[in-house]
Order: sequence, then C-alpha cells, then structure tokens
Amino acid sequence: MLERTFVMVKPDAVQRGLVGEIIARFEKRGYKLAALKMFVMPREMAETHYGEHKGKPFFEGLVDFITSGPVVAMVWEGKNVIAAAREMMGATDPQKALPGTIRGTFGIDVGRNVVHGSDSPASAAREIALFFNEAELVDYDRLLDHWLYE
Ligand code: ABT
Ligand code: MG
Repeated sequence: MLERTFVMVKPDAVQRGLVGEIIARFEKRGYKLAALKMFVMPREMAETHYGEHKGKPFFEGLVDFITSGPVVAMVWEGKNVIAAAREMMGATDPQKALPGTIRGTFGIDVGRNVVHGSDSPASAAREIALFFNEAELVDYDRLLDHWLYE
C-alpha cells in the first residue's frame, strides 16, 4: 500500500528560498520523509535523469539548468504518494498549473518550474535508485500514522 516517490527542489527554487515551503507542503499533508540531501548534480547524472528527453530541442538547456546550482533531492513515502505529489506540483508548464499547486503558486516559465516529482511507479523506482543508495533510505516509525491512516 505504501509508495515512495522522488521529489527534487530544482536550482531555481533553491535560489529563491523555496526549499522550506516545498518540504512543508509534503510534511503538512502527512507524507513521511524517507531521504534528503542537497548537492549540485553532475552533468552525467542529469543526462541520465532526463534520458527520456535526449534529442529534444530543450534537452541541452534543461541539463544546463538542472546542473546550474544546488538541488534538494528527497524521497517521500505514503499512500498513493506518486500521483498525489504530481497533483500537488501541478502541470509541467506553470502557466497551466492550477492556482494552489506548487508550480501554480511559485512558477511562471516551463524551464523554471520549481520542482520535480516522479511521474509513475517505474520512474519513482528508477529515480530513487539513481539519487540514493540503500543506506540513505531511512526506515523509521512515526507514531502519528494512526492519525493519518484509517
Ligand atoms: P520534471 O519534473 O522536471 O520531469 O517535469 P515534468 O515531469 O512535469 O515534465 P517533463 B515533460 O518530464 O519535462 C521535463 C523538463 O523539461 C522541461 N521542458 C519540457 C521544457 O523546457 N520544454 C518542453 O517543451 C517540455 C515538454 C520542463 C521540465 N523541467 N524543468 N526544469
Ligand atoms: Mg518528468
């Protein structure tokens, strides 16, 4: 029942001081933080992460952007968290993202869309394995789960 997804605060949002705001939304919703780290993504890792877009006109600019400064990479855990995180983030293009979503609240352009979240269970598994090793995925009990799940 419990899923894990990969969420990343992109370099634009780190620069703009939105790390806490984005983490807070997942915390307040009730999702459980399973891993967290900040680093500048090596180019090779970025090309692997965005491999599905290789050859597209925006690929080089996308890799330039995502490697341009620190990102905050996270794993969030909970019921249906993969789809829920995508809904919380809003559409890829912030112009099309609903008000109240992360991108609809904080973003303007598609190439500066603030946050990343895995788009499927297969992507989540692949991305978590790309960014974290087993020891970095922290397994712990939270006493409040009883108040979140019926
Ligand atoms: P990511 O979470 O970054 O993967 O975005 P999302 O899954 O919502 O959207 P996709 B389609 O995976 O876009 C990846 C990044 O490519 C940028 N992009 C996308 C463009 O700049 N122009 C385009 O026409 C498209 C389709 C937006 C995404 N990220 N950033 N930064
Ligand atoms: Mg994507």
